[in-house]
Amino acid sequence: MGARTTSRHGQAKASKIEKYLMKDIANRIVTVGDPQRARIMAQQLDKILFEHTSHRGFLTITGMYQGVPLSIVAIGMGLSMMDFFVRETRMVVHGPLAIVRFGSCGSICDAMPGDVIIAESAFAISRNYEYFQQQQQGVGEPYVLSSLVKSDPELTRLLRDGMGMVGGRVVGGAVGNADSFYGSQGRLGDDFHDCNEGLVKRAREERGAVALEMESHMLFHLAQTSTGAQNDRPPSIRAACALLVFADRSGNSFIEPQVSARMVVEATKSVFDALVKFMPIQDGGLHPEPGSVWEGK
Ligand code: R1P
Ligand code: URA
Repeated sequence: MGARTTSRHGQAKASKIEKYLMKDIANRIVTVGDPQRARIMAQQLDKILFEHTSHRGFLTITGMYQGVPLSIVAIGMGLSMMDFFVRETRMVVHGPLAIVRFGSCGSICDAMPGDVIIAESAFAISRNYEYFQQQQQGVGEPYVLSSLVKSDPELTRLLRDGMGMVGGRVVGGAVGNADSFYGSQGRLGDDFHDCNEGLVKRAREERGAVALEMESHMLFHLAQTSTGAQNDRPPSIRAACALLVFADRSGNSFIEPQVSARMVVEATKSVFDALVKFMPIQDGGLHPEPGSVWEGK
């Protein structure tokens, strides 16, 4: 699994990187929701150099994969956790950042449990609190759909190519990033006035949505708005997202636990390889691609 650094030259470089990584997370990052998923993925690193669980529940595992530093960060659920993760990572890591979210979703297209969705773009689905205050007057819509933000095309292409090897269908499209697992994903129930009966249909018709989950738009939005080395430079963060279909929202079928466990194992190499191909190692991996067109901070 991947090349370990065995030459004297390689050893020297690795120890410099290792020293560096004891303080920081890497420039190539896989982010997941579930810490268990992070630990399964970490088994395919060639070497683990650093692990930290914060009291807020973030798990960071940093190691080497094919001689390249790579981090896996489990963030829990929801867009505010994605916001913490991206902003605080940007604060402490020098240089460009390549981030792949590897998560799960509910399919609202013909992709079935065990298939893979590639988020070519994402949009936010936000509960419109004013609507619920003013319900008697019926002001506005109960949910606001943002416009679409695209993923990084090159990183997405590499991710999609790799996912083709995993088994299951690979479906690309727009992903709805809801601010709740329940109301704003169109789940129906009697306990609250959610006014969400037509929401899934709306997401499909107005945004071409193929899946719903809870973090992708925030990741793409922060990548899009990240500043470069100078303000006139390209964004310093580039991001993509692959999602395992855990639920088919139309037929109400769910993935079997053993299938999801197997798919995580099989997809890990594709996710890691996409990051390594996208940002090949240069300068010992401490400052990837210095002086290249894509210059980070
Ligand atoms: C909901 O069960 C969680 O699963 C999805 C959603 O986005 C949400 O975080 O992603 P993860 O499997 O990455 O957590
Ligand atoms: N994650 C979500 O946010 N929704 C689903 O339906 C499945 C996974």
